[in-house]
Amino acid sequence: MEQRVLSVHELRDMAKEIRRDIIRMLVEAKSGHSGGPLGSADIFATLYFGGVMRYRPDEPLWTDRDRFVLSAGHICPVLYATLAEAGFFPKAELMTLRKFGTRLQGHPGRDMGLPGLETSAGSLGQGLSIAVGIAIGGKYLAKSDWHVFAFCGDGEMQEGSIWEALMAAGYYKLDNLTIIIDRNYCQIDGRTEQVMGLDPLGEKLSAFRLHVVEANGHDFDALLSAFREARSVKGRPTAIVARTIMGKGVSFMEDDYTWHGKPPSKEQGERALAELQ
Ligand SMILES: Cc1ncc(C[n+]2csc(CCOP(=O)(O)OP(=O)(O)O)c2C)c(N)n1
Repeated sequence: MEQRVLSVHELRDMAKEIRRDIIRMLVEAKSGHSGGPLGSADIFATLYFGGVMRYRPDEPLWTDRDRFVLSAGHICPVLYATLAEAGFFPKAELMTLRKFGTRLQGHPGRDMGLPGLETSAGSLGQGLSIAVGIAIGGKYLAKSDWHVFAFCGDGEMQEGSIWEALMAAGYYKLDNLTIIIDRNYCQIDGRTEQVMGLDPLGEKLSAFRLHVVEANGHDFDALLSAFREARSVKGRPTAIVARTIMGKGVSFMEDDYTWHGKPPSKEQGERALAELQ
């Protein structure tokens, strides 16, 4: 099965379907994270359906695939929904999220064998180091042209290990690595700038020798152009600081950090699905 590449118009519909999947999964699971997955659905749609990432759904371990590392493991409902839409596994399996023995663990567990899942995650700050390791392997050992995409939350950027990984990424000139930072200014217990301020984030990333692109994380054209730029930059990794709105698409969740880690009730889920029609 070949990967599908959609137009911007179709990407909008796909992102909506991913958001609907997320709501259905969370209502069924009765636990899990709503805000981050909904807020990043446009980025995931662009990555997997905008012709950005190279993959084969029926050959998940294809040697020349691009690698996607979800460092902010708690937002995995959006990754699961995207992988199912891309054909890595049947959509019906989404309804097993967080159930006993499922391949769709509440935080990704690679040993559960879910096709398309490259790494386990959940302990914030570790995925980026794994992505840096994979990128070093791709550039210096395999000497291949496949690309590594890592996805971090902005609250996650407060972890010390993130800055060790960034230092190594810049030092080793990992131009095969693109780091997406979900800049929603929200984290589990407040707004990032009140918990542990990160700004000026772009300047800090530049100082660590990264090429920095700031983009609206809900604008498909802007995202596509940011990813094109990231692929073309030589001698440096790229960080895309994607400005997003937590809970995007569901009015009563938008920009409200209290939706970081809770699911909608059945009734809230119905209201959310109505808004996402
Ligand atoms: C090492 C570690 N510490 C704490 C947590 C608990 N935790 C899970 S998500 C989160 C906040 C992350 O914020 P952000 O990356 O901005 O994600 P968002 O709120 O946007 O989904 C925290 C503290 C964790 N998973 N790992």
